[in-house]
Amino acid sequence: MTGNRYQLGDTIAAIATPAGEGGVGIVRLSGPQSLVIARDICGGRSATPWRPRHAYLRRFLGYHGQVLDHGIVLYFPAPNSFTGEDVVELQGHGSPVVLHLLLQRAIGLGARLARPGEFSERAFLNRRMDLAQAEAIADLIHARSEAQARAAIASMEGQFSSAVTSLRSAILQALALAEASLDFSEEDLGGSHREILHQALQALRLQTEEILRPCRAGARLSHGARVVLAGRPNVGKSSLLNALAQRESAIVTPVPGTTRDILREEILVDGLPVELLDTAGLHDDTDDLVEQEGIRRSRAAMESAQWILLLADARAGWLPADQEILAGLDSRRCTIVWNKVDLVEQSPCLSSCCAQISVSARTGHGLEQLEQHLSASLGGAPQEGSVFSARTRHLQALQECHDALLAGDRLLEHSGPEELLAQSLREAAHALSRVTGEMGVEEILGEIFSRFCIGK
Ligand SMILES: Nc1nc2c(ncn2[C@@H]2O[C@H](COP(=O)(O)OP(=O)(O)OP(=O)(O)O)[C@@H](O)[C@H]2O)c(=O)[nH]1
Ligand SMILES: [Mg+2]
Repeated sequence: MTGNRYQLGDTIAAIATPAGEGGVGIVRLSGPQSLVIARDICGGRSATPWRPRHAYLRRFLGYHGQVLDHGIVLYFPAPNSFTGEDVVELQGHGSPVVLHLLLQRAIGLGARLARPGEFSERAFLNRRMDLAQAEAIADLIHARSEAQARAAIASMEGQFSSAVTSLRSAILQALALAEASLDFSEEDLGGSHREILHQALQALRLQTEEILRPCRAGARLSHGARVVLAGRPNVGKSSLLNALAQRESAIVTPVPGTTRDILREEILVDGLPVELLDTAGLHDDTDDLVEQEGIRRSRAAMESAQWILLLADARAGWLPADQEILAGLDSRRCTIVWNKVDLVEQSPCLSSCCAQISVSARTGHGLEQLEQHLSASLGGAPQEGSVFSARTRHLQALQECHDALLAGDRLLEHSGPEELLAQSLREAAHALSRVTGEMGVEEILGEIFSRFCIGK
């Protein structure tokens, strides 16, 4: 378990509802003084005791006994609360002014302002949840799509953690087996000992891959993908951005070279967040300094993209200038989009080339197919139930575990020393314990929880 980064003896307080006006606003207290402070706010400690998890309608009073608000008070005694400590929630009206007065009153009575994520951090330190589950709560709050929320819930409910924990205990079993061979000779153990270990390591690697897959899908869901609209001037890049974003974001005119700056729109493609970039039309013969800078930025954006939609004008057909742009691209992450098909009888098609799709940004023809194609190109929308909301640190730890298992297996193959095999297995297990926060996370806790919201 981690060393306590904070004084758990403190009582902390924060406004738990979002900033701004709302129907209800909540001030949350956690720590040993929560009950006393809340009872003082509600007019005295001598009144009838509150039953745990029962709602009471009370007046919330200020320092001079003046009424600040009235609302519901709820008491969750330790250890059966979110943080594992005594928790009290004061649920008043959602007025930012009143909520601040209430918070100040709690602080005047001895509470301390909670840091971002401190409630969740306490829940973790008090073993109410493991680190991956605490992180999943933050992911759920920040989810931008239903698919992201679903992935976060799966992790929050412990599916990810239990997959990691059972993999870790299987690794520890293999470690015990490997350590046994340190104490006994090959004859004592029987000749098949190495073969058994080899098979165990292979199974463990497969098990690691099975966890890595839904984690990668989850990471893709939360990081999204960057897709760039590129092409000659006037082919309809800005029109397509507007059509896909369903709003008039970019200026569209018949004048070539309209777009200079890069424009960004966040869209959801099949539940996958995509950052769509509209860029300046690419061509070589311009003396215009502004346009030159726009083109330089377009090229930089294309380099950083996971996918490029190279637009071409269906009426003009494939021009040498289009070919020149295509030649400078990685065709494995590019699709040719024939735009303006509303102006032609039949859309052109290049014989041997990367994927091609025909659309009309003006009429909307083909946009659905384009989105499906894009989703598939970016790895496809994750299947329901097969995604964990995973962070880079989780992926890194799982990859480290996988690498250590591979290294262990190589040692076995080359009859390397058993001590080194045991060491590889220990490294693999250690990498996994960082995921759930069992050990080795003290120095990163501050970094993890500081990204949470205040009051969570
Ligand atoms: N008929 C038709 N016209 C289109 C379509 N898409 C774009 N246009 C027209 O083509 C012209 C150029 O469109 P833009 O979207 O500004 O083209 P762009 O590629 O962003 O141009 P630059 O920013 O100059 O590089 C405008 O007059 C659009 O109305 C389409 O699908 N069909
Ligand atoms: Mg444009």
